[in-house]
Amino acid sequence: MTGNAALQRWVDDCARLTKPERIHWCTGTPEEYRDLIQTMVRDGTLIELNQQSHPNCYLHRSHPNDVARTENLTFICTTNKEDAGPNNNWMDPTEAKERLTKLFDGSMKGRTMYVVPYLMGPVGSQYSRVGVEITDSAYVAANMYIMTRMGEVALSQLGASEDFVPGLHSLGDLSPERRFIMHFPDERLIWSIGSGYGGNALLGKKCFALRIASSIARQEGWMAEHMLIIGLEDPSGQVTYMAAAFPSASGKTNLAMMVSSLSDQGYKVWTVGDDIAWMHVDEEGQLRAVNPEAGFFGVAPGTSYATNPIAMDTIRENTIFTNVGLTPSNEPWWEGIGSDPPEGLINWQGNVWSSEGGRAAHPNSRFTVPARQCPSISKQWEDPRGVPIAAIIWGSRRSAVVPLVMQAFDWQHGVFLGSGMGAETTAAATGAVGVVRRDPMAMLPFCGYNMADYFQHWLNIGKRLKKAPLIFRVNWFRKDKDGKFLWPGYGENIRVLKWILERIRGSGRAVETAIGFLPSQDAIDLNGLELAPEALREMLSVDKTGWINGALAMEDFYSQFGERLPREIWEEHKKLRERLQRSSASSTKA
Ligand code: SAT
Ligand code: MN
Repeated sequence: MTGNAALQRWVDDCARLTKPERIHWCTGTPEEYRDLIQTMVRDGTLIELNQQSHPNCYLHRSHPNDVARTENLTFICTTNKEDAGPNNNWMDPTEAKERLTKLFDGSMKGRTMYVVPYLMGPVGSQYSRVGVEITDSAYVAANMYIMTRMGEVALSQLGASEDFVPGLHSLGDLSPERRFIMHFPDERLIWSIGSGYGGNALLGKKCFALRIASSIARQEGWMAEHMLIIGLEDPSGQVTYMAAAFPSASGKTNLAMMVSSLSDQGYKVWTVGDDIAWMHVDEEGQLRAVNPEAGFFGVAPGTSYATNPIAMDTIRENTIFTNVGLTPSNEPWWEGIGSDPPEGLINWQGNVWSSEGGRAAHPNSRFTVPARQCPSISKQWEDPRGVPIAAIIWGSRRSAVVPLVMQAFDWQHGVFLGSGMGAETTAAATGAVGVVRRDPMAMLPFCGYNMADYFQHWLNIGKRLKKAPLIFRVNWFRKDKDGKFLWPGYGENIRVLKWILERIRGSGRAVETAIGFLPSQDAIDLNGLELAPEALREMLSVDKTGWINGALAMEDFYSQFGERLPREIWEEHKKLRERLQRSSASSTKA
């Protein structure tokens, strides 16, 4: 029960439709979380992990057909199809409601309906927003407790206001035939049925904080982006903040928690967020970012003391693991954890693992953990004003063509670079892995409206900025002809961040090329790193043919948007092609 009439009315309506056995209003206390966990341990939804080595840690195994986001079942339901754009699946809102009403009818029979009020963004921030998720999954409620500021804190921010984003979620029967993730941006409403997994079911994350929020942000003049936020501390102790967009499962959490290999020089990375940034232009024309989330929902495989020690220390306690392997001593295990698979290992589906039997952990297995227990969490991570952003970074997996790092000539060129970004697909969504697709600003699966309008919005924001952040493109994933990574990545990426910082300060050395400013051969600090000079040369060269082909692929992608695509994007595309044609051996100092 709540004193908020609009909220009460919506909850009553949902209960009438879904017919739960009981209704539980989540208050967000630690006791309530413990009860949720214990209920799930009793009914087998969670397995208690070794409480000596992993206090308050649990394992969840999802249905084997429900292990990743399902982009083909995710819809934007605007009245006009064109408003959703070619980048989204679209369904007429009336039809969507009719179809889903049938599926929701009685879907919670015999189950508990959890009402989960939550706050996205720091407490007391003018940038924070309230959502309320109704769900019949205790697992979802527990994950929302970690990932958001849940319960009373959200209700008190809401007060009597009707300004909350309602999200109705039911596991349904978990059948992919009856699975839909529906967004109604005109009403700021979410309906999701048939999946209990991550971005399909934790409605505060991709559904609200990106798809619905991006649409709200466009109307209100701010930005909801698929970006990590870090603070880079220099030897003098000054911290410079950067936001970086990478597609899902491309190392955002690793970059956000990086242990700098230049720590002896005094360079250190602080974590503000690992997945989503809400960014506003403040009164001074400065771009400021808050992390709307309160936890991390990170990819487990590949996480180890060698690759991400901060994450390993973060997930020692109070963590929910999903779809990882289980050792005989009840500890979580995954490929790339840094130890051999122990005798008697159980795979993510609950069967004894053998070396012929595939992977022990699902490639998209995850950990859910509170951000506040991350050793590198920034002192500013809950600053209600957000942090000032000095650089924006685009990144994705590209085994070829895209250099280690480059800088856009200006904001408009930077927006163009983001808009045409190619990315190899990962296991975070169902479908083929490793296929190059256009994933503008890493937002292709998350932009709640027509991406042509989204590019225009980016251009418009640029005009309001007094000192626009510099825009960069990075690629840690370039491979040599034998398929080996050319760049060591992880903590060594600090060397690239250091160059970015130098560029912000006007000191970093660069050459002007057809595609942007590239670091001069001696501009990246390689102190203490063994790297073949040819490798660096290859990573910092312009693959002219590759870029010409890339420009052709962009042309196909942009053409889908017809007249709606901003003229500035075509202008930049044309300029790129002309520069590539002109570029022979000549390059000038920047
Ligand atoms: O499943 S989530 O969308 O929450 C994670 C991701 O794909 O980035
Ligand atoms: Mn993500």
